[in-house]
Amino acid sequence: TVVFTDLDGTLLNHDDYSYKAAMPAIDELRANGTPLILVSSKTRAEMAQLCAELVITDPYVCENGSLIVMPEAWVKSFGIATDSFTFSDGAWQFVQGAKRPQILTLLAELKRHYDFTGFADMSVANVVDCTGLSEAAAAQAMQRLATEPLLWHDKESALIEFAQQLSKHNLRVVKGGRFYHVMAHCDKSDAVRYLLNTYESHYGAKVKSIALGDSPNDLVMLKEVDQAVVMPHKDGTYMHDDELLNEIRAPQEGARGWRAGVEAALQALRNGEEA
Ligand code: 2M8
Ligand code: MG
Ligand code: MG
Repeated sequence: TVVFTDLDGTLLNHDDYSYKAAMPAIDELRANGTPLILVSSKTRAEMAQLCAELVITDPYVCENGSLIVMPEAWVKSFGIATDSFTFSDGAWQFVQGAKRPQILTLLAELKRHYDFTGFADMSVANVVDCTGLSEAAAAQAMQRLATEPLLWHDKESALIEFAQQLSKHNLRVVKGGRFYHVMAHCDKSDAVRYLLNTYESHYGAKVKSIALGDSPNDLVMLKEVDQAVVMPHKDGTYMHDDELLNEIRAPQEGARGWRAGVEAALQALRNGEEA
C-alpha cells in the first residue's frame, strides 16, 4: 500500500498547521514500511522541512503537482534513470508545466485589468498575516518554482474571464484552501500516477493506494487511487463530486481526522482483500 496525502486542512490542522494528533498513524505507516507521499501546494523548501521532521524518506510532490522531488537514496534503491531530472540538495527533482517567471510575466500584464495580490507582490510579513505561518515558514512558502498563489479581490464573475485569459497561455487557476493558484495544466494526479507506476514497476505488481484531501485541487488525486478519504472543512462540510466512488469521510478536520481517516482506509482495503 502507498498513502498519498494533501497537507493544509488534511494532515495539518487548518489553523495552527499542527500534525501532532496524526503522529500515531504516521509512526505506524513507517513501522510497516508503507510509503507516505506528501502531495501539496506547498514549496519544496516547506515540504523538505516537514519530511525531515516526520522522518519521511519517500518522494514528495510540491506546488500542486508541478514539482516531484525524489531523495537520492530512494532513486538509487529504485534504480531509476535520472536523465530527465535535475539534482540539488540531496534529491532529484523535475518540474512539469510552466516555470514561475513565465507565470509572473503574464500576471503582471493581467494586473492592469483585474484586482488580485500574488505572493510576488507580498512581503514576508504580508504572507504571515494572511496565512498565520511563522516568518521562517512564510519565507519558505515564497520560494516557488512553478505556481503563484493569489488572493482575489475582484468580483467572482471576473474570475471566469481571468481564467479564460490564462488559458490562452496554457495556464489555469486552481482553488486551494486560502488562495487561488495560477499554474500550468498539470495537477496532483499526474504526479500520483507517475509515482504509482514507478512503485508498481519496481515491485512488479499492482500496489494498493490511498489518498486523503479536502479541496477541489485534491479531487483528481482522490479519483486516481483505490481508497479516497475526504476531509471535512472547518465548518464541517465536505466537498462532493459525483465521480468520487466509495469515499470515506474523515470524522474531523485536520490531524485528528487524518489519523482516523488513514486507519479507516487501511481497514477498508483489508476488508476488500478478504471479500
Ligand atoms: C498556500 O497553499 C494553501 C493550500 O491549499 C492555500 O491555497 O490555502 C501555499 O502558498 C503554500 O505554499 C502555503 O504554505 C499555504 C499556507 O497557508 O498556502
Ligand atoms: Mg488542503
Ligand atoms: Mg493543498
